[in-house]
Amino acid sequence: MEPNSSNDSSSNIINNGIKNNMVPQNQPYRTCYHFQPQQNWMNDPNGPMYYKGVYHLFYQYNPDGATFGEKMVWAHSVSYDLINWIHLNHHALQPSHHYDIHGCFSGSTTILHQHGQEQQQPFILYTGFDEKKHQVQNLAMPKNPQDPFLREWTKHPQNPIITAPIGLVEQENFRDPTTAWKGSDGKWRVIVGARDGDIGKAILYHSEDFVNWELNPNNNPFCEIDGIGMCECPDFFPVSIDGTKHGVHDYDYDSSSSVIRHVLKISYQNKQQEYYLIGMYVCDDEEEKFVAENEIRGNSLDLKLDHGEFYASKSFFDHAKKRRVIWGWVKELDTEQDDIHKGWAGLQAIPRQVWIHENGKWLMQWPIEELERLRENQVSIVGHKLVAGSTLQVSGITASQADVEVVFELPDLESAEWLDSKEVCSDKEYASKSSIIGPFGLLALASKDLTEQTAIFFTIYRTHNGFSCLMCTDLTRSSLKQDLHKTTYATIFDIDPSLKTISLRTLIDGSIIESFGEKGRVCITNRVYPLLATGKDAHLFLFNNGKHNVSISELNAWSMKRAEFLQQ
Ligand code: DQQ
Repeated sequence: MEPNSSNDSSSNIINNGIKNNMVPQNQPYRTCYHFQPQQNWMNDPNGPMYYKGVYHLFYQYNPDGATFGEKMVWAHSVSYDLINWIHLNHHALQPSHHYDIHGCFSGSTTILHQHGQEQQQPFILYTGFDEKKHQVQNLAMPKNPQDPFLREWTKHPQNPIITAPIGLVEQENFRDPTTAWKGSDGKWRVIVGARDGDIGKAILYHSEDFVNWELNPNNNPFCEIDGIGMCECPDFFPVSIDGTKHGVHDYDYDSSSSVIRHVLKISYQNKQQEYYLIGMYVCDDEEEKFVAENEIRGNSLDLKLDHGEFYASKSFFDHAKKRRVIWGWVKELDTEQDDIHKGWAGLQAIPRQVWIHENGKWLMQWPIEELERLRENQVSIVGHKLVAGSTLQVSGITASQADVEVVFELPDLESAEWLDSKEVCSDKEYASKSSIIGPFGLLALASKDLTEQTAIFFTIYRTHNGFSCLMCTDLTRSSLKQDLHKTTYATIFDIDPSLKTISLRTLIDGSIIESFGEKGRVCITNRVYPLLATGKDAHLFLFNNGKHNVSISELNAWSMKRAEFLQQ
């Protein structure tokens, strides 16, 4: 079987006698190509990895309903291409022992090379919510490492293998171990997220054998940030500023290389967003520390993976394609009652390739290339002038299930309006507010008469430093339905004064809109629940509410085929 061919793999699966489970068809908010289980609640992605030709995704799941549960499990799905999935009926981990009886919380996988590199063996490190409602770290191994689907997992007899260091962190807030990596001394390292009052901490452990872990007071906390609350789901990984998009293996890299940097990603609990630090990881005979080049201050200069709803992300090194791929949970923005009625809650964003910009200052993200296999019915617009105050419908695609790439040609930046930062940050009606260059962009999941619309757009401003671009997703008119979280998500980034074009890619799928601005420099992911603009009644428009005309250099849009979700 060709591992990366979706069609081959799925027909093979059917031939092997696996039934295609019925996905409810009449729910407009269910997605067609985003990962979601058949039913019930899902949150964080856990332990993604590539093993024996198969991609694995574990995830936080409540088998008992569409709300967060008392006994969270690690559900498990497998794929040959990260797009078409088989949901395994057997949960990888479920509460069973005193050390995880109140829930198997988030964690990671690490693939160990055993017996001189020949055999590989994946291990899960996960958090157990124990009988005293303390959080401890546990280890699990596959029952049969030869099974590429790794269906069954065994918990280690020594669990819990790590308990909270008293005096340093709160015992009930000590969770979410990272993928482990090896230091120059050959010992394993892992980071566990923690909290002490309002201080978020990342705690570092060492181990010779992956079972017995030690805390070294000289390098702990590995990182601490005041004011963030619990540091959930830390992720620590190397990147290369060599100007390529190649990923770097978690532990197979040269730490002394001048092109290697490390990223420490933190799920900032108080803000429910993904913040990250870029810096140098020093690990030699004398010391071990992470020296970050930026800070997390809770202001607009902070680096975030996504400025919308995208949380508890987890990356892995995909050695089949030599890239780093990141997953993130996208929660619902409707009410709990709505979720119970739908019978499900939670999506995973499309897996993204992540790399560092060659300037070393921020991460870039882009939907994995495999997604493009679902594209069909391409429509294009080339060289069209979007006159000030106009809209233009993009016809010929299924607008509720689409992939849109557009490049806008900018007018002379010198004419841009001066940025009044206070006004921009407090104004909820950005899309209808006219500036000079912008707002211009897309109206997605729009009704024919535009009563419902979600605007994704740019506005260009002059600032004291040069020029900035405001990118927003405005949900305020996204639905006629009441009781929804409908706000505007925004971010501002500096742009080069010589910039002539700006690009936007937007993935639309029922109730999710994921946007990638300026080739993946900025991401905004949201959930919307239109009443009118669903299925065939959803439309897509381009708009320009600015005073200057803007040209569409090129637009390509596609309907997206449904991905396959099988049950086994
Ligand atoms: N979700 C998990 C925790 C983690 C949180 C529980 C983040 O382990 O800190 O489902 O969303």
